[in-house]
Amino acid sequence: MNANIMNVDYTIKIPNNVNLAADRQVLKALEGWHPGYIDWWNDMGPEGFQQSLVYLRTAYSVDPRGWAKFDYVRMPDYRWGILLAPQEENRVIPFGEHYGEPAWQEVPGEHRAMLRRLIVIQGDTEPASVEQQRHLGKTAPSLYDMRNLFQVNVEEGRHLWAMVYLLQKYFGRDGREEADELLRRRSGDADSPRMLGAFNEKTPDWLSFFMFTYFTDRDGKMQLHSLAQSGFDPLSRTCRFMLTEEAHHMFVGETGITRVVQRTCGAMREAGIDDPTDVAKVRALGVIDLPTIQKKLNLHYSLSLDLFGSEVSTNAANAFNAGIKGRYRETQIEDDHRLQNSTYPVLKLVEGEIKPVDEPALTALNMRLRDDYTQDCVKGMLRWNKVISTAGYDYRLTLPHVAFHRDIGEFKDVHATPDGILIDDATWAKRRDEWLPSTSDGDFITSLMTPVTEIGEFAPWISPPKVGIDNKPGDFEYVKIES
Ligand code: BYC
Repeated sequence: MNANIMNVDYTIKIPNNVNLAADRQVLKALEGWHPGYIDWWNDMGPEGFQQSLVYLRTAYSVDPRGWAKFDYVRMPDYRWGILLAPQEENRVIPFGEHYGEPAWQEVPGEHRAMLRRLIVIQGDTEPASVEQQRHLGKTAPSLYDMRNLFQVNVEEGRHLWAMVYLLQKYFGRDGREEADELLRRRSGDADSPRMLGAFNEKTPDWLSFFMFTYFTDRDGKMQLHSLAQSGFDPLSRTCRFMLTEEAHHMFVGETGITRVVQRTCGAMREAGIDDPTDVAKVRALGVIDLPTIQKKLNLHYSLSLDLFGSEVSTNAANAFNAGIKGRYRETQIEDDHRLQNSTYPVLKLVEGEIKPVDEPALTALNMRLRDDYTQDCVKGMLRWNKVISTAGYDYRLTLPHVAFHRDIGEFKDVHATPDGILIDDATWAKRRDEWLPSTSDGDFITSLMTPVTEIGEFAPWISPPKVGIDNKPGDFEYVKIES
């Protein structure tokens, strides 16, 4: 591995490990895009804290053993850069029709449009999430949480840079146009929304933020893993490095929910409450009851399932055949990596019943990735349930059935309960609020969202974390608000 590729050049305005200084045309295009990005960040980035000093990590190397440095930074001065994982020598395309051929260093002409579309969709989600989360700083339950929010936000910004670099370096004029469009669309905008459903939803409170970083960022993980397999090597290398950053985002979600559950269970125990479903009694303690946590979970999991597209998809089959988008951990799977003759079971509606049906494995790739995702989601749930059972409560958080509350794919036109029982429209309308957050649930959670900005203090609805960021002590000032 080349040491120069590991270390990041910070001598020019755009930090990078792709030798931008010698790539005049791309450098010029990126420098041209930069002011628009800063304008977007100032308009749509975290509201109210742009001048605060935030204890952030910045990537200085792409060596997985030690790549980040921590320091106080004002967010608009964050060094957003272009970072690719080191090139693997003699890498070959690991799947599809081009299986075993050398990976492409340039865009393969015949797959150009498909590749550009996937890069644009990936790019579009990154600024969308920043837009969705921009109000949350004002209600942060602690400086520690506020800092984590901002860390996630600046890194999503960097992920946008990562996709914009690919568009500008490899796609010429239409790449530059797409890069501009990425700054023009807005989450939730009626005329110019973000591309995928979940990225136009609101993130109204911190429980939603934790659910989003647990469930929706985890879709990001799965999609990035699939793109990291790509035969287009620059995309593969870009996604591999993004995954290093992504791990922290999911950590924020998983530990955030753990801490909420912990606080709720602790408060119930202290108050001598035996029935965790006695919502009014639990809420009177100023903590979020477990049934409401379950409803938020139902919402964010089902919205995130939609991000996998239809269970049966020719787009997915084409992207795989072309060598553009692989499977989760493709290189570790033992099969022919072409999938010409195999099948995969897909849950479908058959004569009014939900049944597994064998479909050609190639067209079932979205379903397969979604199944891998579900398995990955279960891990955190086990931890949350451990907290609940350790506190002595007989209550389980569970993932709802994949037919529940869907807008994309096989189940978009039916209603199902979280247990996967099909129900008619009237029953759904009557019972919806038992399963998804209602207006009054939202109002209750909002009522708890009062900011806590004293050093080392935490809002009463969430436990402090076990360890600090960068091993800092409990009284560390993660954000210097008045700077
Ligand atoms: N909303 O064959 P189909 C992340 C469209 S998250 C709206 O069913 P396909 C992050 C689809 O575009 C990861 N439209 O699905 C997380 C297509 O439209 P066209 C983001 C949707 O194409 C947190 C039509 O329906 N990365 O990184 O196989 C914070 C039929 O499509 C939706 C990626 O997604 C939807 N939910 O798969 C920050 C990776 N679903 O072309 C960041 C790149 C489908 O007919 N994207 N449609 O007009 C892809 O791989 C694929 O585009 C999808 C869809 C998996 C999204």
